[in-house]
Amino acid sequence: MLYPQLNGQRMLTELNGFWYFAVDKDNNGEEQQWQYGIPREREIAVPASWNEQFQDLMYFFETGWYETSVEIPASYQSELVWLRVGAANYISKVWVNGQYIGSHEGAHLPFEFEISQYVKCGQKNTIIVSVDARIKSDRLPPGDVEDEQIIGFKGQYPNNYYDFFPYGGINRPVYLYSTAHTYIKGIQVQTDVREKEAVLTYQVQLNQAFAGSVHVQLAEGIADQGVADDEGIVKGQLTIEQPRLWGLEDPFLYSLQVELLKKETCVDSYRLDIGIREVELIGEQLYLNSQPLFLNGFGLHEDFPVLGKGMNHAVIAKDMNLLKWTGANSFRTSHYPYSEEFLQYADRQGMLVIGETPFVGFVRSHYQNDRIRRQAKKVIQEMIVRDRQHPSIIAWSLANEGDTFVAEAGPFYKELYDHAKALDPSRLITAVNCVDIEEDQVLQYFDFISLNRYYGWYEQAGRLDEGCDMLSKKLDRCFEVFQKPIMITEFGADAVAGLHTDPPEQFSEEYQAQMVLRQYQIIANKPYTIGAHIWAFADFKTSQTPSRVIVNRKGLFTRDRQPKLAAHYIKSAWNKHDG
Ligand code: GCB
Repeated sequence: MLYPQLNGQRMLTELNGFWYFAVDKDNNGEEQQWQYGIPREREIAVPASWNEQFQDLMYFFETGWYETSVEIPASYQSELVWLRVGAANYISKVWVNGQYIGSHEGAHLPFEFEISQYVKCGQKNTIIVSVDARIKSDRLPPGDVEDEQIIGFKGQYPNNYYDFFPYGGINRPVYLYSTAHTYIKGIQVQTDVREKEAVLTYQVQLNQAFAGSVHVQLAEGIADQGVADDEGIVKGQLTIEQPRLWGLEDPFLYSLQVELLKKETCVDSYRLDIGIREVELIGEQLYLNSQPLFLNGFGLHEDFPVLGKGMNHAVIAKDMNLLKWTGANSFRTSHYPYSEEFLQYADRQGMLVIGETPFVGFVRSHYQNDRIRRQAKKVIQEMIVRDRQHPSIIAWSLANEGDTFVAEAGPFYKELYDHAKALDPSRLITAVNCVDIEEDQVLQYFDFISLNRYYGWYEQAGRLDEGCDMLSKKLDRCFEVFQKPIMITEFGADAVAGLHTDPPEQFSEEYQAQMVLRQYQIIANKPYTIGAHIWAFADFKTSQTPSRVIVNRKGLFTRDRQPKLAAHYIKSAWNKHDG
C-alpha cells in the first residue's frame, strides 16, 4: 500500500487533531446506533493512544469510538476519494455518513477504503471509527494467555502477555486523499548491483487496465515507458551506470517518478524514494555494499509519555538523533512494525533496520490455532508489501521469543518463513529466540540466529563475571550447533536513573553500564557474530507487575530521553575512531 502523497495529480488532507471520543465499555456501541453519531463525551487527540490523555482511560481496554466531520473540497468530486488510517490498535470499523465502510484487524499496519460513493463533496461528512482494544489470546501480540510456560507475564495488569503497555486508539495519522479513477496501486522495485552499474527491475500495479502509457523515470536520461497488461501491470528495467549507492555515510535516495499518461495528459503520478544497496551474508559475515558490517544498536519501542504509541515527528527526530549520538548504525522494530514515518526517516538518515512482526511470546495453543496462522500470514503480507521498498530495512524478524521448544513451533515458523521469503526473496529473515538452543525447534529454518540473553540479570543475577562467562560459552555452543551467523538482539540490565552503587549492584547505573559494555565486547569479538543490540534504547511503559516500576528500566536513556551512564560508555565504544 502506497503512502499518501500530495502531488500534481493527487490531493491530500490530514484529518489529525481533535476528534470526539466515547467510551464503549460494554462493546455494544453499534447496538446503541453510535455509527450514526457517538455520544460527544470528550475530545481526544489523533494520532495518539487514548490511555495517557485522560486518567480514567489509562486502564481502558474495551472499544473506543472516534468521530470527526470534514468538509470535503468540491475539487474531489471527479476523483476517487480515499480514507486511510496509519494504524489503530486493534480491530477498527469505519462508517462514513452512517454507512458501514469496512474493518481492519491488527494494531500496527495501515488500512484504507475507497469511499467516493459515500461522501458528499463540497459538504460536511461525518467519519466514525470504532477501535476495539480488548486484550485477547488470539490477537497479535497475544494477551490473556492461559497456557504460558516461560515468559512469566501471567497475572500482570493489564493482562497482556508481553512486556510493553498495550496502548489503545488511533496511533498513527489519518488521511483523506484523492486519486484518478485509474490509479497507481503499488510499485515494486528490485535493484541488482553489478560491477559498474545497477539494474532496477520495476513492477507498477494499476487498479485496472489502462489505455495509455506508463512512464517511469529515475533521473535525467534514465527512463522507460510501457503499457499496462489486462491486469494493469507494467514491468520493465532501468540501468544505472555508476550508481550512487545508499549507505550509512551517504544515504542517497533516488526518486522514482511514475506517471500514467493519456495522450499528453498525466492522469496519475507517484514519487517513490528508493535506495540502491546490497546486503549479503558471506560465510559468517554481513556485508553492506561489499564492506563488512557489524550491527551496533538497540531494540526500541514506540513509546513516549502522554503520546503512548502515538506517532510523533519530534519523538522520531529525537530518537534518531540519539541513536546517531551513541554511534548506533541499526535498530530492531521490537516488537511490531513501526510507523511509515519512522522508516522513511531511517532511509534518509542512513540507519539500518530489522523489521519485526508483532508475534511475541507465542505458546503451543497459538501454533495449533488456524486463525492465528492465517492472521500471522496476513500481517507478514501487509508488512512486507508496505515496507519492502525501504533501503533501511535489511532483514525481517518473524518472532520475538515464545515457547519455541514445543514440537508444533517448528512447522509453524517454517510456514511463516516460506511465506515471507516468497514475498521478499531479497532480504534475510530471522526469528528471535529466548529458550535453550538445545531444545529450540525453530532457529534451524532461519537465515541467521537471533538471541535474547540476560546472563548477569535474570540469570546469574548480580554476578557480572559469571554472567559474562556464561554469555561467552553459550554463544560458542550456539554457533557449534547451528553453524550460522549469530546476532544478539537483546542483552541488558535495568537501571534506575540517578541510582548509584559501588560496587555495582543490580538497578544501579554502574551495574548497567559495566554489563552492557563488557557483554558488548564479548559479543563483538566472536568471529561468527553479526551484531549486538542492547535492550533497550529508552525506558518504556509496561503493565503493572512486581518486576517493573511503572516502566521497564533497561533503557540507556530514560523515558524522556536523558542519557544514563551506560549511554556514555557505549557512545565511547561505538565511536572509537573519535579517539
Ligand atoms: C525480553 C523481551 C522484551 C523484554 C525484555 C526484558 O526478552 O523480548 O520484550 O522487555 O526481555 O526487559 O525483560
